[in-house]
Amino acid sequence: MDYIKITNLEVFAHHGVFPEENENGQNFYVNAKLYLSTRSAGVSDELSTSVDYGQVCERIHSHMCQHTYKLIETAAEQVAAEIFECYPLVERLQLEICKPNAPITLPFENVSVTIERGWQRAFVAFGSNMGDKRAYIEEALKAIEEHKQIRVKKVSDFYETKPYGGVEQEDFLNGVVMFDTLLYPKELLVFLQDLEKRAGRERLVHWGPRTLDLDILFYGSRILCEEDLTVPHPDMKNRDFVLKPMAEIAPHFIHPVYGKSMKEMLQELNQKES
Ligand code: A4P
Ligand code: MG
Repeated sequence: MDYIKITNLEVFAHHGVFPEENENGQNFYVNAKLYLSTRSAGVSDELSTSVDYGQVCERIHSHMCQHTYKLIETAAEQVAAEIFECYPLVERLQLEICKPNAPITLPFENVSVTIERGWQRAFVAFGSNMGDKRAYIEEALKAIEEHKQIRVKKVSDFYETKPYGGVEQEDFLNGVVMFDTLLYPKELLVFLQDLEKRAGRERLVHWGPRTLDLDILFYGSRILCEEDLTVPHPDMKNRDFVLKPMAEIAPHFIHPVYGKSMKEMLQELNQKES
C-alpha cells in the first residue's frame, strides 16, 4: 500500500518518568508512516483527496507538547489515536518516537518505541429472544455506531429464526453487523459484553434465552483460540441464522479456516438440511 512518510519531526516536550524530565523537557523525534491509497490524489492533484502532511506534523507536535506522559509508549498510542480520528483516509499507521536524551547513564545513541496500528474488518452477530428484541438490538447497534474506534460499514436485515441447539425457548431475531475497528479482539469482546450487560443480559442457561447476544464472528482473517475468545466463532457452518445475514452483506468473504465463501457455506448448509 502507498504511504506518506514523515522523518525526524523534532518536538520539545516533557514526557518522562522522572520529575526533572517533566520540568525541564527535552527533544523527541517522531517518524511516521501513514498508509493510505494515494491514487485519487495522484490522479486529481487535489489536496482534499489526500492527507495534508503539514497539518499532520502540526497535530503531532501540538499533541506531544500539550500532554505530558510518563512513557513514550503512551505518547505513541495517543498520537496514533488522534491521527486515526482526524484522518479517515489513513488505514494503517507506523509511528516511532525517539528519545535520544533519555536519562540513561551509559553511552547510547538513541532509544525509541515503534507501534503499528490499523483498521481491522470485523463481523459481529447479534441475537435476541426476550422482551422487545428489536429495541435491544437497535440500542446495541446505536452504541456500536457511536464508538469512536468503530466505523460501521453494513448491517444485515433482521431475521426471525427458530431456536437452534435444543433448548426450548422463544424465536430469535438475528443478524450481522460489519465494521472496521481499531479495537483489539479482546477489547472488542469487553465492549460487546458491556453492551450485553447494559441490555440486562443474565447468563442462566447455556444457549438459553437472552435479551442480547453479541458474538464476534470474524476479526479480519485472524484465527484465535483463547480461553475466553474463539475466532472465527465456532459452529457457524451449522447455523443459518449466522450464514444467511453473512451471505447477505458479505457473500464473498472467505472463512479463514474452511477456505469457503459465506455464499458457499450457506448453500452447503441448505443442501444438508433439504
Ligand atoms: N466467547 C468465545 N468466543 C467468543 C466470540 N467469538 N464472541 C466466550 C463472543 N464471545 C465469545 O458466551 C460464553 C463465552 O463465550 C463468553 O464469556 C465469551 O468469553 P455467552 O454469550 O456468555 O454464553 P452462551 O450464549 O451460552 O454461549 P454463546 O457462545 O454466545 O452461544 P451461541 O453459540 O451464540 O448460541 N438459535 C437461534 N435461532 N439464534 C441464536 O442467536 N443463539 C444461541 C446461543 C443458541 N440458539 C440460537 C441462537
Ligand atoms: Mg455470546
